[in-house]
Amino acid sequence: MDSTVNTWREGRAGRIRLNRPKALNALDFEMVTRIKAAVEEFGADPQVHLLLIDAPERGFCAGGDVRGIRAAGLAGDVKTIEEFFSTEYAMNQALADCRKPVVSLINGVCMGGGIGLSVHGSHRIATEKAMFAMPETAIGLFPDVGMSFFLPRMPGALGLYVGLTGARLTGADAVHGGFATHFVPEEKLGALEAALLADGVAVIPAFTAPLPAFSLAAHRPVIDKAFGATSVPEILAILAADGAGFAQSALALLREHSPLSIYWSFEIIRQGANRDLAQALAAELALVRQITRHPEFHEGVRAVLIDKDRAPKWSPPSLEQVDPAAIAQLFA
Ligand code: QUE
Repeated sequence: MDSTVNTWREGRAGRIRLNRPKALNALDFEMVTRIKAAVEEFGADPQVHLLLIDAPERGFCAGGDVRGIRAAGLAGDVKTIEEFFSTEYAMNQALADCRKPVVSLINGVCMGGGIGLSVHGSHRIATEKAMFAMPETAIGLFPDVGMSFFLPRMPGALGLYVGLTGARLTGADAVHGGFATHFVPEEKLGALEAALLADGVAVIPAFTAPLPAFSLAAHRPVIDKAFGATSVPEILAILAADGAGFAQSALALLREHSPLSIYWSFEIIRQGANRDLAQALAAELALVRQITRHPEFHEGVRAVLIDKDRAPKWSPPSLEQVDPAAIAQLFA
């Protein structure tokens, strides 16, 4: 029992526990392979009544192992990249297809691939220590793991807002937005876990706490107006015209992140509104093949996760300089 993912049967549950705490449980090829296999095995095992995914130490899951992906991209190792993403996305689909309840206990950082690991399951339990974000535009990537399907289905234009800005949501806000389904205080997680093993998902409501108000409620009108626009320049213009602090900080996040990435993320999320999950994952796989070879992604991962100087040199450096034809070409 000392692998980067441990799986076992306990009580009514098939258990999947992330165990790569030094990397905040960032998912590598071995992990997505094992999780996908476990989801399929537990799904077919008549003794398993629910799947329970958790991470006992720091955080839930920081995302994908993008350092490893960058190294493969720089080495021209197309096969490693293809195997990782096709297996990760197949794992996302397997979670969505599982006919048993899939419960994730999220008591810390849950970003990118961590959202993909939880959101396609039926029950996502968030505590007051949970933090949710889709931060891919900060590293020159885009919201993948089925999020081009999920984000356009969030209330109003909230999905575009979180997907383009990388804004962080608390556990309570994640329930309001739909990333999570239940709000349970950390102090009750141990008792919830024991009750789930004994009795299954019917116990969950007994452990929830009153949901704090949605901290973005007051900002929904400007979020929906700006991020509901039909182009990136329109989003920028609507935010710029709004003098309030919230619109200005959203604009600042967009200006800080990769301009190219904002454009290709906008496009794939827009397209995802008209796709089912399988179609969205297939489109993401086609795009991620190109992006993982793109200098913008290599620079973003360098600045945020390798050198950690947080001073990426984006090319082009501003949203105004992005050539729409270059974006269209990526989707051709
Ligand atoms: C965007 C991302 C990721 C990110 C930061 C971003 C991501 C990811 C990690 C991460 C964080 C801490 C770790 C680690 C990875 O950060 O996908 O191994 O220890 O995995 O802005 O997409």
